[in-house]
Amino acid sequence: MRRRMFVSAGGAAMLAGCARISNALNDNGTIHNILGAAQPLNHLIIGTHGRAKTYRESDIDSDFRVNGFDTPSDARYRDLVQGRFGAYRLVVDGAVERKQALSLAELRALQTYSEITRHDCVEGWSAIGKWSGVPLGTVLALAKPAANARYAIFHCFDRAPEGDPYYESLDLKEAAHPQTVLALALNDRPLDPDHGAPVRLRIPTQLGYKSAKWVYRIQVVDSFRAIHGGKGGYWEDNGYEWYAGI
Ligand SMILES: Nc1nc2c(c(=O)[nH]1)N[C@H]1C(S)=C(S)[C@@H](COP(=O)(O)O)O[C@H]1N2
Ligand SMILES: [Mo]
Repeated sequence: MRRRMFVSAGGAAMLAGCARISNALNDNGTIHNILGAAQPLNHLIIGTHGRAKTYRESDIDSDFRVNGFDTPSDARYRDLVQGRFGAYRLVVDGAVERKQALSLAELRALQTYSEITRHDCVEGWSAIGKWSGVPLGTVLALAKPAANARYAIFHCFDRAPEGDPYYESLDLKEAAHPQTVLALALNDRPLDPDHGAPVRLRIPTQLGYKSAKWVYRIQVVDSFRAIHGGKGGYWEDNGYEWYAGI
């Protein structure tokens, strides 16, 4: 509950401070058309037009904290680790014209992003690291989202202790932000299992829980109402905001 209040209070402050920007955005018909009427208001106000701040090598935290559910320990994930992820495929399916099943080698060949950014967890800790990987927009462009596509759902290998799978979602506009990436490496080393190997989402413009670890499937959809709890993510199903812009 305290965490939720923390997020909401931040939203209220933005609401007051950004009224002018909000009006400008509301006057912009194009943005209205892209976002549609179903988007929450704070999405219009904060937006993801801005870029997250980048840092210097000397700012990198030597110990990047591990957080969230336990690293998956089921046979499917353990076999992948033992095979050094040779059998891993990132599936991109759903409302796409060209379904994908990308190996780690194929993803590495698409790697163009590397930036030092700060990860901010809603629990009140941050860590600076150098993240490298493939812009999510590159992978989605390969799959060619269909005309009705609006969201990308990230399905993860891990589960909460009570059994619900971890998942997350972004709208396709946030997905195309140049700093929204499928990370393959942290601080110039391949991701270790605890940080989400072999592929995790990394989105420095939003709070940490959006950066889904252990992603095995990206499902493109027109609505996430029918997926798991219907709120667009494991934490969203448990009361957190869907839009977690910083
Ligand atoms: N699959 C999965 N992704 C996840 C989580 C999780 O429990 N499972 N925790 C989230 C939270 S709350 C944070 S702060 C970051 C932590 O990432 P790190 O362990 O690399 O620091 O992962 C996010 N992504
Ligand atoms: Mo977090």
